[in-house]
Amino acid sequence: MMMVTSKVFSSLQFFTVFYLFTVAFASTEEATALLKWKATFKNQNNSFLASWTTSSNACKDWYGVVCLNGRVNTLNITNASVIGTLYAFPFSSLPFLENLDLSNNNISGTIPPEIGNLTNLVYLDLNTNQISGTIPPQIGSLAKLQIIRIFNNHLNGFIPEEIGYLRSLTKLSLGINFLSGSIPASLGNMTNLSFLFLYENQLSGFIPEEIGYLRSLTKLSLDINFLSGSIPASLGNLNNLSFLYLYNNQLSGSIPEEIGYLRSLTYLDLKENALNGSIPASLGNLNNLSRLYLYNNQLSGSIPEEIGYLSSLTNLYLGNNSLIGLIPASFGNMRNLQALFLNDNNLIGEIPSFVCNLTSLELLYMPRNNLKGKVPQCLGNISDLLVLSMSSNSFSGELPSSISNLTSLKILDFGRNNLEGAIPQCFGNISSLQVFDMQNNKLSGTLPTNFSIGCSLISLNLHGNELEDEIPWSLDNCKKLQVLDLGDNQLNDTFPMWLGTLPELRVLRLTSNKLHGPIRSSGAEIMFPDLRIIDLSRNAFSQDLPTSLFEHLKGMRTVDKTMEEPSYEIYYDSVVVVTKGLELEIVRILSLYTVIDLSSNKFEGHIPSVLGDLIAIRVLNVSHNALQGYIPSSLGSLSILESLDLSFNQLSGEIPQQLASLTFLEFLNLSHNYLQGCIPQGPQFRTFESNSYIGNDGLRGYPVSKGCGKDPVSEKNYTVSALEDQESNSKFFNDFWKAALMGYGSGLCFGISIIYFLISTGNLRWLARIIEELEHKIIMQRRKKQRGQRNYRRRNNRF
Ligand SMILES: *[C@@H]1O[C@H](CO)[C@@H](O)[C@H](O)[C@H]1NC(C)=O
Ligand SMILES: *[C@@H]1O[C@H](CO)[C@@H](O)[C@H](O)[C@H]1NC(C)=O
Ligand SMILES: *[C@@H]1O[C@H](CO)[C@@H](O)[C@H](O)[C@H]1NC(C)=O
Ligand SMILES: *[C@@H]1O[C@H](CO)[C@@H](O)[C@H](O)[C@H]1NC(C)=O
Ligand SMILES: *[C@@H]1O[C@H](CO)[C@@H](O)[C@H](O)[C@H]1NC(C)=O
Ligand SMILES: *[C@@H]1O[C@H](CO)[C@@H](O)[C@H](O)[C@H]1NC(C)=O
Ligand SMILES: *[C@@H]1O[C@H](CO)[C@@H](O)[C@H](O)[C@H]1NC(C)=O
Ligand SMILES: *[C@@H]1O[C@H](CO)[C@@H](O)[C@H](O)[C@H]1NC(C)=O
Ligand SMILES: *[C@@H]1O[C@H](CO)[C@@H](O)[C@H](O)[C@H]1NC(C)=O
Ligand SMILES: *[C@@H]1O[C@H](CO)[C@@H](O)[C@H](O)[C@H]1NC(C)=O
Ligand SMILES: *[C@@H]1O[C@H](CO)[C@@H](O)[C@H](O)[C@H]1NC(C)=O
Ligand SMILES: CC(=O)N[C@H]1CO[C@H](CO)[C@@H](O)[C@@H]1O
Repeated sequence: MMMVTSKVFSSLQFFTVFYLFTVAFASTEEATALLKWKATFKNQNNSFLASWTTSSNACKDWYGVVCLNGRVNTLNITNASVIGTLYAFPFSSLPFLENLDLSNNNISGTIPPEIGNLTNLVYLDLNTNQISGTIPPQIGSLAKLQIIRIFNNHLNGFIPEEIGYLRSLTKLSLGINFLSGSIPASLGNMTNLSFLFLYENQLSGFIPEEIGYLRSLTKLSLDINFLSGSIPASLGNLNNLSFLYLYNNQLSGSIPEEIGYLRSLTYLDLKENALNGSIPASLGNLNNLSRLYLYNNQLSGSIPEEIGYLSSLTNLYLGNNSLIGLIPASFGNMRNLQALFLNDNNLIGEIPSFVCNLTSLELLYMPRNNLKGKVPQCLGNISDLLVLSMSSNSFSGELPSSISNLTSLKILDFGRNNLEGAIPQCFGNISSLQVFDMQNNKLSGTLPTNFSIGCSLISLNLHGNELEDEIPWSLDNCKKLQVLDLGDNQLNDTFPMWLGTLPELRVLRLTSNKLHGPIRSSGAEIMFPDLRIIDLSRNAFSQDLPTSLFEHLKGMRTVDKTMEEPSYEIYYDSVVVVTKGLELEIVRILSLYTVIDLSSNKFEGHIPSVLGDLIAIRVLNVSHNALQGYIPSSLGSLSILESLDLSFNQLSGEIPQQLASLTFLEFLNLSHNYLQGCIPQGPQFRTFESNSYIGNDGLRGYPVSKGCGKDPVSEKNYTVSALEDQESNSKFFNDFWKAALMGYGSGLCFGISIIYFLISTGNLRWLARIIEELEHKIIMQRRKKQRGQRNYRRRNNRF
């Protein structure tokens, strides 16, 4: 008995001793190796790894180290401010390592092929570092690997075929890198794979049919690459797939009917490709689908009735395709629908009244279709509606007063339709409304007079209607108003000087009305402090030009290119769909641009020299008035002036020599005045032709005549200036598109027309150039921006 007990004891003791010895031994070797690696870090003072010392026990004391049976099993130093490389990482000294998490550090350089020595590795996470180079094929020998996360690095080159050997892999996440080449077909061997994320790389070629063998896939994200060809029908085998992201590639062909077999799908995102053909009716089977994004493709045919069976759908985006026909009646079933985007198609018919059954709807967006008929009263029942945009259709009849019951409504846009009748008074009471756009309809009667205190309006555009009477004083309650466009109506009033108290008003457009009388200052200390565009043209304003007004206008006194961004979070998403046209961008032009247009009125007297203080003006037009006296030389201070029109007045004297220094001037019209003397000569003036001066009998010199003593400036000087000019122009483009993109980002869609600029500046050439430039940059920038957003979303939600 004694003997036995003692034997048991001693073997236990022996085991303990052996065990302790093993611990001490293994740890020492592994610890030493890890310390060697740490010694290569750039930031030796890293406080996270302060516990990694020769005198401490790696298994017990080291930050991020977990041992099993005395061997390092897990090394997890995520987000530990490591700045270093993997070159000295002890791949050969950690044979029992199963979990390696070095994510969210600053590890650069390449992944050494020795990574293949970590034969027991199960979990490899290097995400969000600065790792570059190719993925070594040796990774294919890590037979136990289940999870690889190397997203958000700088990996490039092909994905090695060998990755396909990793039969145990469940998650492969290589998104946000620079991987190129095609997706290896060998991935089809990884039958346990549940997540495959290769988004935001530079992958090209076809999507291999073999992806369809990955029966365990639940999430497949290949978006934002350069993949081409059609979507393989084999994807229809992926019974467990719940997220399918293929957007922003170059996929063509039609959407395979087989996608409709994916009964587990909750997100289907195929937007921004070149898909054609019709939307397969089979998609109507996807009864778990909550988001369906097919916008920005070339889909044609009518919308299948079956789409309306998707009763779980919350977001349906079919915009920017070539869809025709009616909106199917079945849409009335989608009770969970929050966002319906059908914009930029060729849909016909009326707004079906069943739309009003969609009581969860927040965004109803159908601009630029061929919809007609009356706007249904029942829209007023969709009480959560935030955005109601139906612009550029052919709606007729009156605006239903029920809309004023929509107390959450932020954007109401029925611009460019054929609506008639009065604007219901109660519209002034929608206190949530930020954008109210009814431009280019046939609305008559008066404006609502009851804009209430706390009015949220930022943009009010009623341009191009038949509105009469006065500009309502209650607009004074809309302290956030930035854009007021009441142009091209029948308004009969005097100048609304009282609007000058609105602190953010940037654009005031009252052109083509029956406004009249002198423009007199109210004597207020601050007037129109942020105004950048004032267009009073084609009215009957009389007497002197408003000198006292010019003495204010603080916004035109400094050339300010920084633009604060209005935030329309809600509208944000929609904009991704919208911005094919330039409407949106134009808003930013409006803010960036600085214009005074007082043309075609009855102004008389002199041009006040104080105008020269408004140095941010780019367009000045006082033509077609009865102005007299000299052109003030102070106009030569308007150093960024691009367009100057003083034509059809009774101006006399000489053209001030100072104007010759306006190097940005691209358009000049001084015709039909009584100007005399020599035309100033300068590089920019060289470019104007004689029609800039006709109707002034007393003008001499280039280009009207010779004989002003001086020859025109030499060609050499002209060439140099032209180059400089080009340079400054491209700088302007830069600021210009930056600002435009801000508008894009914030999702503002005022819809103020570009045509205004075409007309008001009279200079189509440079504008066309800008727009071309802008369009290109917007496309590039959109991709970039979306990447950014997605990074953010993914980092926060999907991993
Ligand atoms: C570590 O050293 C760097 C300079 O090498 C210094 O900028 C940084 O503040 C230091 N960090 C800590 C935590 O001491
Ligand atoms: C590493 O640690 C972080 C938190 O400190 C944890 O979220 C992450 O899952 C760990 N990684 C592994 C592989 O255990
Ligand atoms: C990393 O740590 C910082 C604080 O040191 C924290 O703000 C940040 O959220 C962490 N990031 C991740 C991805 O855990
Ligand atoms: C990573 O570290 C390098 C070298 O210290 C440094 O230049 C770089 O800015 C760091 N990058 C990030 C994203 O922290
Ligand atoms: C695949 O997953 C199943 C279930 O988790 C598991 O039994 C099997 O071993 C895995 N296959 C491989 C090759 O790891
Ligand atoms: C693995 O993938 C390759 C390439 O698709 C294929 O040739 C091979 O037959 C596959 N192996 C197995 C076992 O499926
Ligand atoms: C699909 O999902 C079900 C339920 O989660 C699961 O039982 C099944 O094994 C999965 N199928 C595959 C092929 O992974
Ligand atoms: C709309 O709702 C009404 C009442 O809830 C119902 O009678 C009607 O059938 C619905 N229409 C459609 C198309 O779903
Ligand atoms: C607004 O809604 C109320 C009931 O919620 C209704 O009585 C009223 O008629 C509606 N107003 C309009 C203009 O439709
Ligand atoms: C403007 O209104 C006044 C009185 O309300 C009227 O006498 C005048 O004729 C109107 N002007 C125009 C141009 O219609
Ligand atoms: C170019 O113009 C400047 C003044 O603008 C003048 O001083 C210079 O002489 C001119 N050069 C030539 C080569 O004409
Ligand atoms: C022990 C061991 O497997 N060593 C290997 C580590 O990785 C390098 C590079 O792949 C190989 O050459 C070694 O054989």
